[in-house]
Amino acid sequence: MSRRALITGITGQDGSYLADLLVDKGYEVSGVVRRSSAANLWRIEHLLGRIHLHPADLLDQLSLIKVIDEVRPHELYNLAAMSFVPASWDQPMLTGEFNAQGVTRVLEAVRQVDPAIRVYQASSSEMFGKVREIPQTELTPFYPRSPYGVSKVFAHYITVNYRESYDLFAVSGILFNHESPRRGIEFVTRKVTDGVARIKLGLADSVSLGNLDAQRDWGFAGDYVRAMWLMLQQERADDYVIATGVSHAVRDLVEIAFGHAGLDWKKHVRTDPKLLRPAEVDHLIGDPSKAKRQLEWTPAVDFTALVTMMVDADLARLSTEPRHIANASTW
Ligand code: NAP
Ligand code: F7E
Repeated sequence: MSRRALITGITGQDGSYLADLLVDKGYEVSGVVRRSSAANLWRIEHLLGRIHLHPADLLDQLSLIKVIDEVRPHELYNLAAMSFVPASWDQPMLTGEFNAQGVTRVLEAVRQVDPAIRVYQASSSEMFGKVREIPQTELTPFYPRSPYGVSKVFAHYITVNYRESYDLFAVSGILFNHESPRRGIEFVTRKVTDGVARIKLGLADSVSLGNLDAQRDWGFAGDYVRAMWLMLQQERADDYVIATGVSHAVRDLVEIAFGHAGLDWKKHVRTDPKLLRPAEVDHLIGDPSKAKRQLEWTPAVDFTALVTMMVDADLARLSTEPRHIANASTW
């Protein structure tokens, strides 16, 4: 009998890569989708017919209980969230409802339907914010710098609390930034690689960015979903930092992406103060030694390979897609 997995956030970047991984491993994969007036299944289109989709929403407790009861998963991956940091200042309460109370709803639904279900919670390096030590480990204290970061700290600790209070097998992966050709267009990596492709193809002349000095530990989403799965295969539930251990500035990202397309970034990148954040996370760099040691996890794709993969994918997409589609990123 194949194992059953339920993924919330299956229409997102990570949900789609995780669904690929689990289908390949022979799982029966189900995903939660929320109602939308327009189809947003582009990241999982290639999987339709091989996965099951169920309507539910993190805001609606009964819908979560219903889907978990119907699917009866062995493993539940809670990836659904409002994941774009700047939007969390515009909608701090909704961010809390999705990312903080939404997680409580998922855990409570698991507890009520079947406490044997193993749960993965998508924690984030944004919890480290104004960092207390370098590099950041599982023991580094949190200092979030946005409503998003604050909501993820709540989610992290409610997961720990359900593990300790009810003996749920509930783990948190503290994942540092991870990207791919399926990344949302408003995040800086994809905004840059999409911008490079547009400029190269003569569809645009420039791209506007905010803080070029911010540094992140960027990895490839395909590598990071493997770590999520590994966490749920362990004997004991625990939390892990997932990162490459190498950081780069946004400026490095820009240099590599434009350079790969044979362009001089200084001629095309504008800086716009409106894109600066009310409180910035200046420098994140993770220490993945625990994951390497206990999960035997190592990332396969380095930063340059990641950025060039994304530029190539955007060039290929924009060379074939209708060109009237405007750059969706106004952030
Ligand atoms: P993403 O591409 O923005 O996907 C988010 C997913 O959540 C989408 O499927 C979205 O559905 C769904 N969702 C949002 N609100 C929902 C609600 N109320 N009910 C049900 N579904 C809802 O994010 P991602 O990059 O894949 O990230 C996955 C998770 O990891 C998130 O929790 C994120 O905060 C966390 N995380 C991400 C990173 C990273 O670098 N990517 C790092 C650390 C942690 P729609 O398609 O309907 O919008
Ligand atoms: O910003 C700077 C910006 O929006 C990265 C989410 O997946 O990872 C992600 O959060 C950096 C920031 O990602 C622009 O100021 C400069 O310092 O790509 P981002 P993020 O905020 O780090 C964490 C781990 C998550 O958990 C989140 O869900 O880039 N930056 N100029 C810019 N950022 C954007 N978006 N747009 C710019 O024009």
